[in-house]
Amino acid sequence: MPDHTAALPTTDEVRARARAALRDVTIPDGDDRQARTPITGGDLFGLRASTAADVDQAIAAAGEAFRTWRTTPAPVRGELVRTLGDLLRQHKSGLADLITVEVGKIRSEALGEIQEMIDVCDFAAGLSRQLYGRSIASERPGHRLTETWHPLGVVGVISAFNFPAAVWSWNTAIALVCGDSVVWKPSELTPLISLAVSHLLEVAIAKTGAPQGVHRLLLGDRAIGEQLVDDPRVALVSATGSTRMGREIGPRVAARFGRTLLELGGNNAAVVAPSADFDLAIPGIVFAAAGTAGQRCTTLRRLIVHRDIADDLTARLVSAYGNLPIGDPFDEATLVGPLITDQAAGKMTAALEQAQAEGGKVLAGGNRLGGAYVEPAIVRCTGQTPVVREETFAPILYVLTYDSFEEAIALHNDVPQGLSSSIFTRDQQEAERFLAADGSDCGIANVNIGTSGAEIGGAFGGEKETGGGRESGSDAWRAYMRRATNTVNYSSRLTLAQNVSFL
Ligand code: UN1
Repeated sequence: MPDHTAALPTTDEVRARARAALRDVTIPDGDDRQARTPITGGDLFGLRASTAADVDQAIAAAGEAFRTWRTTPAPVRGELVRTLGDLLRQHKSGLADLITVEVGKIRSEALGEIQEMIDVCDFAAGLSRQLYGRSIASERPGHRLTETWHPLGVVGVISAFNFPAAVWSWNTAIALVCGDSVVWKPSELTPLISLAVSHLLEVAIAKTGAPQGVHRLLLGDRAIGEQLVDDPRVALVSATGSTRMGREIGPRVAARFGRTLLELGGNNAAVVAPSADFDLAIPGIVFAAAGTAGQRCTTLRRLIVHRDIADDLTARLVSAYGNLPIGDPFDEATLVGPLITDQAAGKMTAALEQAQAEGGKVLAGGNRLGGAYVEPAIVRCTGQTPVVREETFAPILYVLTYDSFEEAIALHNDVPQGLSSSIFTRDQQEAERFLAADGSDCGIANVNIGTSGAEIGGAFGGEKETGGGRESGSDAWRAYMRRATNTVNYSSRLTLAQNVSFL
């Protein structure tokens, strides 16, 4: 794999890029935390973290704003999100720079993340005129039965480092048109992009005259998230992160009868059938497994290949991996940037050691190149051993083989997580069986494309330990609203349902 890590920019150069992109943004100066870059591992700016009092005040302000926002007509609320989308279009390049600075995403993927935000703003603006309820046939004469959707309240958004801005926008754009206000706790690893997009939303709020408190940003660590989780004024906690985090948040919010929307770990697989078109499968697999340095929730981690084609397919994958340039994510030629931290690179090494101890053979990559840079790895496994059943947030592709289609589905579903899945096949029956009720058990199931890179128009999320939440498109908006069932009697008789007579 071409290793270009000898030609990295200096921390000063990365800082200068960040500073240029942050031109109009006020950075809360302080020394509580450091904004940092995985490109060099260096520190960029000192920051003041939010205090417990800041969190309390943010929730109070969001609650206050909600009182007027909830009765602002939804299409007027849509105007705020449309304005945010316009600003994102104008600032796309600088925002993408910040994502590259803080996450190490290559340029094309960083731009893609901003595009994903623009897309969800467009979607939400249209949605602001389509928050449809139902009209239901009443069993009683002279009665009208309907369903109405009302704003829910303050939404706490807890987001992860890997999509530091897009996942915020999925939640925030939809929550805002639904009439909610948002308090956001981003990953402590991505304060700069969080400040930049919050600033643009503040500009949009000022331009459209929306109440100030409809959005609040809090910077800091876990304690802030915990405060959001435990505060009864927060109606919905939408959290993206590890299954371990979700296991803590879920019961805590449930204990106070709050709502959660959880998007947790994935362990996504692709089945590759004997009829697969390798011209689709190879690039689809390489992007899904090695793209974003293996740090998407939707990253392809397991390849379930028919035994007859396994040697041929893995040989071609190994050769494709041989052409993946690794290095400076700002360099347009780079396809694999750094992992988020040195510790993440260490976890990858540990997982590869475990995989080998469990009988796996490393066919490609796996070397650490210094700092947070690693070579994406392909490991041929003897079965779905413990390490294969875990999500390691790094570019490791485990290859398993199958003989019968039933075996492929069984292997596919035999992991605790259930986010994304795909099948490469030209056999229509197999494709349909993969999508059927007894096929893939994931929230996302694709045919002839990889597991990652979903469009915003669909609902995003997954089953089992992935947490069950759905964000972004389709009718995911319903999670951000409360439903009221309304029965109106327009007759002059009181009729009871179920033929009950009384008085
Ligand atoms: C995530 O990794 O948390 O489907 C989100 C995808 C992107 C979103 C990933 N649209 O890969």
